Formats: sequence, C-alpha cells, structure tokens
Amino acid sequence: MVSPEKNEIKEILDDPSLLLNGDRRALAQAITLIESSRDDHRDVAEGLLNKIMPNTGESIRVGISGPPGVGKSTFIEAFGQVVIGHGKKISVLAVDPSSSRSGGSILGDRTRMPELSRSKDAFIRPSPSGMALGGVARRTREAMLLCEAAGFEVIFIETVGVGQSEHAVSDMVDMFILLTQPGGGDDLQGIKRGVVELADLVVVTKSDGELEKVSLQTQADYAAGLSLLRDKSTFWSPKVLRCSAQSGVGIEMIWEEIKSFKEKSHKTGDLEAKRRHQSVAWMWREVQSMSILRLKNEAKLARLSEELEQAVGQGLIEPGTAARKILNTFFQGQL
Ligand SMILES: Nc1nc2c(ncn2[C@@H]2O[C@H](COP(=O)(O)OP(=O)(O)OP(=O)(O)O)[C@@H](O)[C@H]2O)c(=O)[nH]1
Ligand SMILES: [Mg+2]
Repeated sequence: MVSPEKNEIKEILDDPSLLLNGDRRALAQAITLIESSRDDHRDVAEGLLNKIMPNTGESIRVGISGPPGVGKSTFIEAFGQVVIGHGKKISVLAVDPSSSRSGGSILGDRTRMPELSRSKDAFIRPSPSGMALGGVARRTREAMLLCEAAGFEVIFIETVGVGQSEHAVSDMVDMFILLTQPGGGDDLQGIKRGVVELADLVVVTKSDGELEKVSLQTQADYAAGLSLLRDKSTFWSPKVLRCSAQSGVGIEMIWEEIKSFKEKSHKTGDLEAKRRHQSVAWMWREVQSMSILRLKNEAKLARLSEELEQAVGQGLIEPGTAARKILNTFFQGQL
C-alpha cells in the first residue's frame, strides 16, 4: 500500500480547507491517508475525519451493482455526464472484493470512463487493495465522507460481487441500484434473489438495437418479480427502468428517480433514520474488528489462544466455550 508522505499529511492537517474547498489533490491525499494501515496514520486519519464530520451528509449516496459486463462502467460514464450537466459534482468509489484483478476493476476504468475521469466535477477512486472485504468497506465508507466534505453531491459506490459486497455497500448508502442485462430475468429465481431484494431501483442496461426488445421483456419480468416482494419501506416501491448508455435513452429518468428517492426519504424522515442506524451499526462493526485485532495481538493471551486453537481443532473443546475463555481471561482485572 502506498503510504502518504509526511509532508502531504501535514498539508492536509494544517489546512483542511483545501479539502473542504473541493481540491481534488487534497481529497486524493486524504483518502490515501485513511487507507493507510499504519497506527500513527490511523490516529491522524481519525482526527481528520472528526474534523470534517460537520461538513458531511449533504450528498445522495448511491450503491450500484451488477454482474461483470452488465455495463456498470459505461453507465456511470454516461450518467456522470448527465449529473454534471445538471451542475452537480459526482464521485465514484468502489468496493471490489477482488480489486487485485485487473480487467473489470475500477482501476482499469479510467479508460472506460474517459470523459468522467477528465472532468473536474468528477472524482474516481479505485477500491483500496490488499484488504479483506471488511477493511475495504470501512475505508470506502470513510472515503465517502471525505468526498462529501469536499463538496461532491452525488456519490456512487460501485461493486461487483456475489452477494457479500453488495450487502456491505447497501449498509453505507441511501439507495441501492441493481443493473441487469437484457435477458437476465432468471436472476429472480436463482442466487441473485438476495441482491434483488436489496434494490431500490433495477435498471435493465443496453436497451438499444437488437437488445431493445429483449430488454422490454426483462423489464416486465423484473417488474412482475418485484411486485411479489415486500417493499423495504413505506415511502418507496422499487421500480424497474431501462436505459442505454450508448444512445442515452433512460439515463435522465434514472437521475429523476434518484432525486425523487432522496426527496421522499428525507420528507418521511427515513433517510435520516437509516443513516443514524447505519452509523451505529458501523460503530459496532468497528468494535468487532478492533477487538479481534487487539485480542489476537495481546501478548498475555498468546499461549492460551494457541492452546485453545489446537484443542478446538482437535475437537476437544467446543469453539464457543473456547471463545468465552479467551474473553474472560482478557477482561479479568481490566474493568
Ligand atoms: N449495446 C450496448 N452495449 C453496452 C452498453 N453499455 C455497455 N455496453 C457494452 O457492454 C460491455 C461491458 O460494459 P462495461 O461498462 O465495461 O461493463 P461493466 O459492468 O463495467 O463490467 P466489469 O467492470 O467487467 O464488471 C462493453 O463491451 C460495452 O461496450 C449499452 O448501453 N449498449
Ligand atoms: Mg466496469
């Protein structure tokens, strides 16, 4: 992982106003800082995040997912330009469970999003590499806050996954969009159902040329499928739209839907309630991952842990009992 240089960190902390004024270089540096795994960087990163908290929360946070090749990058490229055309700034982050892979990752996407990467109103950032999904998701959430502080009003968090990463993303966004291919109606029966249930909006991509007719059928299939699912909220029933990033058809309508989602959820108070709930859940998630790290690194526990690992492995002791032993030993005399 690239560590931010000392002088760069100093720059950000001395003058967070650069970041708050939307300076993209300062934003990139701040994100590199929060991605760093060094303890001293972590302290500084937390200081920065707390400082900018009052400047966060103004954006609409949108998760976007879909299988490889469905047209995510092409869609974001087209959609981003529409949003920028409306005078908004868009940032695109990624939670990619396999960000080391080259082809489809957002890293290779700068070439697939040529216009957007050039625009001063867009900020594109690949998924941090070398971390497990939990780590990637945590840092992406923090990167999202930094983007908000830098004045980005639309935040897209892209993921391609088989379920787990979609859940991680849906836990940090306001709205979740699922892209699907023309002819992809089978998803509703199969393993994708869980992901479909997360969606606030389903978009059938590539609705152009020969695929247009098929996409109409897919739209109808999804609409029928979704009508059988229970709505996630009282203010919103998920819709199925079609678009073509190539012709531009339907892109504007998706922007309208996103705006409508934000307005409605804000009006009913659901948006704020969801964000409060998400923040608290993230706090406990942090507690969970920090505790495990702490316990695993605790010298006092090293021997006991090793013994218990062996005993559990040999089936001599039940894992739950062993876990309780570790915790009890750790907390003895600590409170
Ligand atoms: N006809 C048509 N083709 C499209 C459209 N959008 C994307 N494609 C094509 O679909 C293929 C995949 O598009 P990408 O945008 O790279 O898809 P992706 O979902 O980002 O793929 P990964 O990053 O690999 O997960 C490319 O060959 C695109 O040219 C569209 O609106 N119409
Ligand atoms: Mg892509």
